[in-house]
Amino acid sequence: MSTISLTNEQRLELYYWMILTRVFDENMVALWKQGRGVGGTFSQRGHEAISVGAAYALGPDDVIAPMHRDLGAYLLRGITPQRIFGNLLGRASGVSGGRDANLHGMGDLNLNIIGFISHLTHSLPVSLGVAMSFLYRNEARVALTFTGDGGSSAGLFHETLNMAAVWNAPLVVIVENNQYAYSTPLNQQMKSPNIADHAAAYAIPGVIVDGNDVEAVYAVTREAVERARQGGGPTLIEAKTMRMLGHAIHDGAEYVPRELLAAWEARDPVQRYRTFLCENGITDEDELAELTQRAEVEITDAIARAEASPLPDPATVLDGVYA
Ligand SMILES: Cc1ncc(C[n+]2csc(CCOP(=O)(O)OP(=O)(O)O)c2C)c(N)n1
Ligand SMILES: [Mg+2]
Repeated sequence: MSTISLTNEQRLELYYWMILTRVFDENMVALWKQGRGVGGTFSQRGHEAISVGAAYALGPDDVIAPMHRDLGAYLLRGITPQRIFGNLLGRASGVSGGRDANLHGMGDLNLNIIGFISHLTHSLPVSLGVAMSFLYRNEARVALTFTGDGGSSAGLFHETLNMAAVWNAPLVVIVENNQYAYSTPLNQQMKSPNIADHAAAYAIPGVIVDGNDVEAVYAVTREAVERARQGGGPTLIEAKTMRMLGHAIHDGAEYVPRELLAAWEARDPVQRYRTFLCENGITDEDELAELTQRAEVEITDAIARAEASPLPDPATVLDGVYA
């Protein structure tokens, strides 16, 4: 664990966002298996420390563009579980009004969230545009976005980082290196084992962080955000983790070696933080059990309310269609 100073209250907040994300995820997977889900379901298991730790490092005026495994960031930034379940269940009350039954497209500009653009890496140039608008307006704000290890091999990743570096944009890019892009392991799509090394080509800082350590993710993101805010330009952060289930729920991921999963299971980000908090006397198992119980009640209630809410009115089908 890192040595940045967080109060014990903040640490319990971080834990709550992670356990809320985990409980949400487990219930989302269960719903899909029961045939109650509608669209695609991308498990977040293993990614909780990245989405929560990074989002926690931003100020309310900063803009975030999460990807499909950043549920924790959506929750932490204020999209309620009920609105997200409404989205997953195709309800009018969902973030996209029932149009995208997925964890995609869940933007809310009132909360400074740009929804995930499902074409991989397109959130990067959009976030760069946001960052440049801050520069032009002389606003001390930062844009933060995420992509995957697979996404980092796409052209837009390089084009965005190159321009962000030249323009000294207040942009933070986090690559969630979960070892696989669908069924393709990292070593079959790039020779370098460290994606952060790409940063050298753009002459910007490249940082590797343990993506299963929420305080470490918070610390490196916080540093990058403050550098960007003070005119220090972009940072590339590579958070190393493991995708613990298939690409989406229909994928059994039989191609992932069991021993690899077992090794990462022993470093589970939620369990690890739980142990850290108890061993350092920050809290005890009773309080953590209470927080878990609170998360379970919040999620169960959100699902019930979302399922009871209406589907979109067919008459609204053309709303938001511009061409
Ligand atoms: C331009 C484009 N090509 C292909 C896809 C289909 N697709 C969605 S996610 C994915 C793999 C992404 O892997 P990675 O970037 O490592 O993220 P992860 O899912 O592992 O978190 C692919 C091929 C897409 N959404 N967009
Ligand atoms: Mg990946």
